[in-house]
Amino acid sequence: MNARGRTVLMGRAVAGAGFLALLAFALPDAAPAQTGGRITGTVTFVGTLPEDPPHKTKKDQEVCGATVPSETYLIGANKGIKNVVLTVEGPPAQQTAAKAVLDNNKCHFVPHVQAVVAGTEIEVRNSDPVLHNTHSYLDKRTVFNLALPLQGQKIRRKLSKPGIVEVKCDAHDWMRGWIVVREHPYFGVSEANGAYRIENVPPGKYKLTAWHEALGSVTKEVTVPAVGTVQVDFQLRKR
Ligand SMILES: [Cu+2]
Repeated sequence: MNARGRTVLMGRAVAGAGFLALLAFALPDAAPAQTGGRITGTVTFVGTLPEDPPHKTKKDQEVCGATVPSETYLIGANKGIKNVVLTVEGPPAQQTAAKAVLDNNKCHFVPHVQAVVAGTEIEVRNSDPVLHNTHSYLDKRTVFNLALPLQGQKIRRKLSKPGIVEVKCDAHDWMRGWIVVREHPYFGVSEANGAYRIENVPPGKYKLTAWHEALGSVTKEVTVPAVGTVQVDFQLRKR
């Protein structure tokens, strides 16, 4: 219940029975507090659809299969692009104690792309009965390098430094994943239809960047309202 509703309720209760008014006043607000605006939109692809053939596997085919689908260009019927990371540039940094998962599953990374706040602890898993060696890089420097010889194995690592972390597997050269580490929680990742949403952004003027692993980055200006939604759509094309 918002303050206005509470006042109305109180007014009615005072007209009827005084103790009801006190009761109504003591009730906590049911509606969640609005702490900022929302940015929504859609990321679509423009141009001729790029070829994106599956990767031919050269080993561990009993687990990986003969091919593993490429996940570089996940473009839907409406040309919506999945796995684009949208980030608000400028809000103050804040570390977190969040958790995330990166799974080696049927010889690809799940999820293929994810975005986390700096300070997040990521659990790297091996769901396959083969050796994976998950090796991640930030600006060509190793972030973590984990041998996972056993099915069911889990190793946790903290991601402290913001940036775009590329993940590879030293055992399977086709495996590729991305962990986008941001300074604050004001980001979103587009879904299969290209739609994204970023919640509770502090009101203000910002730059908003859309990043895709192969299509690069596009930046737009956005003014986020104190309450309500602003729509920002992006179009990405092959460079
Ligand atoms: Cu592997």
